[in-house]
Amino acid sequence: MRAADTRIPAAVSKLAERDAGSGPPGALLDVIVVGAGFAGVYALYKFRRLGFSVQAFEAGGDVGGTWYWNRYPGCRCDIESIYYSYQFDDDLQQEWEWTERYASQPEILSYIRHVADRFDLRRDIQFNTRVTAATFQEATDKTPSHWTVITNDGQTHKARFCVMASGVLSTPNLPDIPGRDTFAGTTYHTGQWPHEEVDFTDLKVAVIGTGSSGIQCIPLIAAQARHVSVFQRTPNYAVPASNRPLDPDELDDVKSRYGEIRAASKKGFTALPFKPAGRSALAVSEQQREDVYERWWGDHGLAFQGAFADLLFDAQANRTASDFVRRKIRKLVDDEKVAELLTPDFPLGCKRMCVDTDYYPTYNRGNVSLVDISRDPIDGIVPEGIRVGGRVHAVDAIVFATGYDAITGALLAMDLRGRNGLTLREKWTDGPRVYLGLATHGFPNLFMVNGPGSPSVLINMVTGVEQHVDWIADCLAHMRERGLDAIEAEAQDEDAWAVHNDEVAQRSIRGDCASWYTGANIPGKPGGFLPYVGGFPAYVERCEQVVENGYAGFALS
Ligand code: NA7
Repeated sequence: MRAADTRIPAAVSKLAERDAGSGPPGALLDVIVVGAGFAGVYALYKFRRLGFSVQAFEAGGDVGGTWYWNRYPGCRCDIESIYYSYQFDDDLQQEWEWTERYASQPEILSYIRHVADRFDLRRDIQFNTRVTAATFQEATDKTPSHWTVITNDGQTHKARFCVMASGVLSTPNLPDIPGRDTFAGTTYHTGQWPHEEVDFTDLKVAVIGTGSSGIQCIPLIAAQARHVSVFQRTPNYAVPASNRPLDPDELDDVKSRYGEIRAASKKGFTALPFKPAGRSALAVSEQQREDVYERWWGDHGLAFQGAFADLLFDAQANRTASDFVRRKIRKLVDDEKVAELLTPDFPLGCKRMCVDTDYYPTYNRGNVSLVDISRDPIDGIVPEGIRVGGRVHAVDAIVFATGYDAITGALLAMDLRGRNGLTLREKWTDGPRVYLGLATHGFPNLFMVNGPGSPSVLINMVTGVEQHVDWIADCLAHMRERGLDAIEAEAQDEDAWAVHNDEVAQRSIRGDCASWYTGANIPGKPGGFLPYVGGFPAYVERCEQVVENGYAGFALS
């Protein structure tokens, strides 16, 4: 990989002289960062840079978060690499050489490892360490307000602020299917893939789930295994990734205009620089619409759902795009019955759209079969395989591509206790309430990166992460300058934000589907649209207004 030769050790020592670092062990730190994925890595860099003492804890054995755990065949980002990368340091974005239009998981992992090395971040990250609990401690005469944080090695740590960078797709959903533990073969979850290579040669493999992970891994597993049985509960829309190697000249051109590209991206609804081909899919002729869809299908990947500005907001407009993809599926899949089963009946983009390489043609292979479990769910797992409608599908391995307890899962997996011992789980019984997706009332000095109510998964997440961390860092600097002890979201403001987000979600077709956006994939999870649907620019404007108005909606003391 070209990217491997680009480290600049000189930059490390230069930065290190200016760092605050984590200070002596056991000391009251300024900040504890939970997680070292894209969010945690940048948070550590940023807080240290501002002179705060900071320590990060990471459950994995290295940096990367989602990109550390997801190592399944075909795992790749569906946002183009030139956008899905940090912009906080121009030298970094100039020196890194992306090799493909859409970076593979190994390349993204190399990138984030490079960032950790380049800025000497590892010395303040404790790996293989999971935060299990955190409790808010009120200020006393002797100590300021702070959090005590417990890690799974039994250690207690203290910091004035806690920043949860624990990830939005980091808590795997392993369905509780009867007999799961009796299976005689090997089971895998796409989100917890082994580090060593998995060889499916000569094996009969079951893949459960046809979301993004299933759609990415099925073609590669099918190319290797003796037979693949795909267990599909709901078909999904997939548009071609049109991945290709990045030409060095093309990359140089991007680098020469990076400032401009990043500025344009920030104005984009999804923090990407794509402009719709038109305001409404209904305002152009059928032929013009078809031409646009054909062009965007051929080259735009995920941005296809933004080909017209109203596709995610107007059911009739959406139907034109949904029908276009449905026709494509019928053309790509030879067997009519299989094509029918693969064709979604809900609006495109309502569940998260997928981006694929060879997904639909994979069903034309002789060694792939589709098992429809939409009406007859899996009855159970037995030692030989998976039983549906009384029939056992004998397999040697099962791949669970069954997704995540998204957005709130990692936060609720920790025993977080705010003022008066209130637990986050109690507070969020009816669903999360988070002001701007950043902070929740009753939990002073605790911030979330990409929390519920932030644009998070609906935008380019790296740009979102940088915006969030910058906002939090500015806030901490503001408090330091004024000698303030605590910051807490006001209850009425977080309620108003939740109401606003519900209203925006109702205007979008996205609120209409049972999806992980609404928690519907996890039995018993309260409903409500989790990410902020109003777009990146509106969100940023709101965050900036809050600051301009003296942190309106927050109580500072
Ligand atoms: P997703 O998108 O949540 O997909 C999970 C898939 O697993 C989906 O097809 C589910 O069907 C299926 N599923 C979940 N539970 C079951 C059970 N119990 N039985 C059968 N099928 C089940 O997760 P991914 O990992 O693919 O993608 C997550 C995100 O990562 C993705 O959107 C990108 O942002 C990156 P369902 O649709 O619920 O009927």
